[in-house]
Amino acid sequence: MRSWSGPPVPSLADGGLGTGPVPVVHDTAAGEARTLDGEGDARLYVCGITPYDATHLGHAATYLTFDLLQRAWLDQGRGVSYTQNVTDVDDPLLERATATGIDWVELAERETQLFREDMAALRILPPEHYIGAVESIDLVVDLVERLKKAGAVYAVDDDLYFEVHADPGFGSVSGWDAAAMARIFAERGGDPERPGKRDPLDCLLWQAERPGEPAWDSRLGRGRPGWHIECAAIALAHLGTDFDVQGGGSDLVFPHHEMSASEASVATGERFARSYVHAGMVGFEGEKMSKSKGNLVLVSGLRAAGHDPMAIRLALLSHHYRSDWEWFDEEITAAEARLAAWRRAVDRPTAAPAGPVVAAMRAALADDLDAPAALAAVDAWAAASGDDTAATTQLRTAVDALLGVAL
Ligand code: 5CA
Ligand code: ZN
Repeated sequence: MRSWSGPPVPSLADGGLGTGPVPVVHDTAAGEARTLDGEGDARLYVCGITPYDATHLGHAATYLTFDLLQRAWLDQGRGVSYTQNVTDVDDPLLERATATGIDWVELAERETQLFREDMAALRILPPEHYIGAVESIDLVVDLVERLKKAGAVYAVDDDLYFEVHADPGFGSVSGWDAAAMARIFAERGGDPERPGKRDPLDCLLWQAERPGEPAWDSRLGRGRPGWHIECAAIALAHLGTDFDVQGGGSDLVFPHHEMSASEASVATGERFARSYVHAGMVGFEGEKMSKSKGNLVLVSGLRAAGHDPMAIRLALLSHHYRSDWEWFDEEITAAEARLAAWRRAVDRPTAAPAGPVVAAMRAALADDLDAPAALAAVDAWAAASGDDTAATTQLRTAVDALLGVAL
């Protein structure tokens, strides 16, 4: 699939400001902070949208989290190889298409295009590989065949299931106990009650054709991919095994990331990802913002109302990525005031020196992507005065490189 065009990321090293530290980020699987170091390009996979409705602030906050991580790696002088999927065939998309009378392909294309435009407006760095489920069906079929060879697949009617206990490490991403897994599995697309399954948590790999639903001919029969195997197949094909970070919102910890990791490691005999990083949930009107509930604040809606995308970005950055938080309409007003103050500050002829504030921004980002602390450092610089003539240009560049905000 076509990705979107991202802004160039200026190099602070080229501007005489050296390089930043290696980021240390909370890893869900480890249950603690991990130093995200390694050789060569950092390899990142982030779960993409299911394109049946427009991008809301929860999606934007999650993708912004991984944009910050990439900026921290780039500032450290490391390259990044980034893959993101689009779940362009799945139950919720097909249900919405049927309910609204729109062809599912058209719905997916329309919402994916709107997502690209929202991401570009927010200056979110694009993935190098932006990959749809539909264009990856052969990859899924190949991976299911590898799982079959490993003895981890069985059929219920004509559907194929992954036997979760084929993976001795099953449970190691979420760290949840069996009761917690059982409680959440059905809520998030699982079918624990289906007769014929060996374990209630076993998950669908390949769903045989249902009347009126899209299906593809394959060596597995005519059907379509399950959800978790989609991300396992796309990540393995475009990043390989043992990549640096698997990311997404915290609603994906279980079952999605748990299942993808188990499927990939049973098929390959290797670790799927080294670290699992999850963004908190953004709420609105007392509940998690979600397409299924319809309590949405859309990025495109705020843009259409005339709000500067850089203010939307700053509003999101004012919350730590790991916290669950609720959107209030006043957030955008506060962010617009901050953006105006920063723009005035970089338009001054002289200011306080840039070195200490750039160091503070870098330290904040390297410390579990603490964007609110980075914003506070820039606020303090903007409120102070000084006689350094190079500072404002350096700050403009640092705010662009590290926070992605164009002043
Ligand atoms: N296509 C799958 C992932 S393979 C999916 O979950 N799609 S989604 O459209 O429902 O969500 C896209 C991304 O936004 C996921 O990473 C999800 O965790 C995140 N997300 C969804 N709702 C919220 C929210 N309210 N707050 C923060 N992140 C959210
Ligand atoms: Zn995914």
